[in-house]
Amino acid sequence: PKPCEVTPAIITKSYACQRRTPLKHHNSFLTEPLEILAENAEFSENEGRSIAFRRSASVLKALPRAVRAMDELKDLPCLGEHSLRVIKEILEDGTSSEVESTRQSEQFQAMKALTGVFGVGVRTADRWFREGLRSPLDLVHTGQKLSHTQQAGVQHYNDLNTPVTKKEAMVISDIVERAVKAVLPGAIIILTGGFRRGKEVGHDVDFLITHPEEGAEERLMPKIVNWLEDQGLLLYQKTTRNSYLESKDGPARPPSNMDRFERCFSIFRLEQTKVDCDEHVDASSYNSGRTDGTEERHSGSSWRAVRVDLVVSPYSQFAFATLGWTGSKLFERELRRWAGQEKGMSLSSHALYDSKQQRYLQANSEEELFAHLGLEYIPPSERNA
Ligand code: DCP
Ligand code: MG
Repeated sequence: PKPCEVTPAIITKSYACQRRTPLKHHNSFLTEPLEILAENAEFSENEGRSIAFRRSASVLKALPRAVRAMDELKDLPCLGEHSLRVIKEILEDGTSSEVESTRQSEQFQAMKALTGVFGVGVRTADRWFREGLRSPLDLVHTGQKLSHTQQAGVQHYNDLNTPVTKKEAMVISDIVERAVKAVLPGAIIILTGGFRRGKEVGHDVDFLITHPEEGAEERLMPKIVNWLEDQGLLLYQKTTRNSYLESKDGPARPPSNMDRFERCFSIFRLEQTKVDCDEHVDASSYNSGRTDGTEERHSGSSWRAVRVDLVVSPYSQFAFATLGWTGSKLFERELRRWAGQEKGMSLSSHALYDSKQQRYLQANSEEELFAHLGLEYIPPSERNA
């Protein structure tokens, strides 16, 4: 008979893409503090440190029960000295002094507020912080020069920092479906990102669009955008063309994590029906709670701004794009690291290149992609690394 398995399988699985990470887990009391430190490291552009904290948190999310003592952690991968110190403090005292002082720090709070503006990255936020700016309202008052994106970000700051509910995502799905079907019958539209992983709320709604006839999807985005604009549904949009074929880096090597699909970053004007407003317990609080004057809106307004990302992929790349756009961000990063370090392959949202065989591997489904990568298939709901 098989010996009783005393060691959880997780011990040998140091890549997040080898593990099943559910959305709801037992260790938020540890993972949330670790993710504060990860975020803070991102604010100081210390990527290595940020990833180390995110990997630690991710391992704890995959555990079958709450951690109660340090010795339960001794065989787990990815837990560095610093993370272990933080965990120990929380297990002993209930909180970590480092995490709490980070949370309270002026820099952390200002960086959070400033990077919370759509179109503002860490670099810009940090420059503003060093110039003494602390909030979106400071940007308005000091007359900062803002890009069009950032102007929209400031204008809709409160709405865009109010989590999008699944129900709102479904209403937007219906709209996107109608738009796409109107301009390209037979197109396929899927919800990706956090909502595909089963999240109840998100910071935006992500869609991937394709058509079974290769080439039919070319230049589709401007048509979708025009349709939406004609209906008065867009508050902002910026479309970038597909630059995949123009890329000199080679298909599987985009210059950054960004892919090269035809893509539209947008802000939808989402009507809130009477029924929706009544059900939204906090709808009135986020409308009347606006004390910063960043958003122009008369009381009793019946709409809100929601960030929506649209991506168009050729059918031949749809499986790659689906895998690449479902996330989580850490899961994606770990997939690419696994492919490179363990398999000698290069994975992107467009393609998978096998360096040993010196050829691209085709795939028609996510299942085939996991198989190419020598990984057990992990469904979207368990990619919440
Ligand atoms: N993505 C990625 N790397 C990035 C940005 C995005 O791998 N730098 C992929 C994985 C994400 C998906 O795109 O899951 C969508 O990006 P989002 O920022 O919208 O992230 P989520 O949808 O996962 O979460 P949220 O609820 O914050 O929208
Ligand atoms: Mg998203």
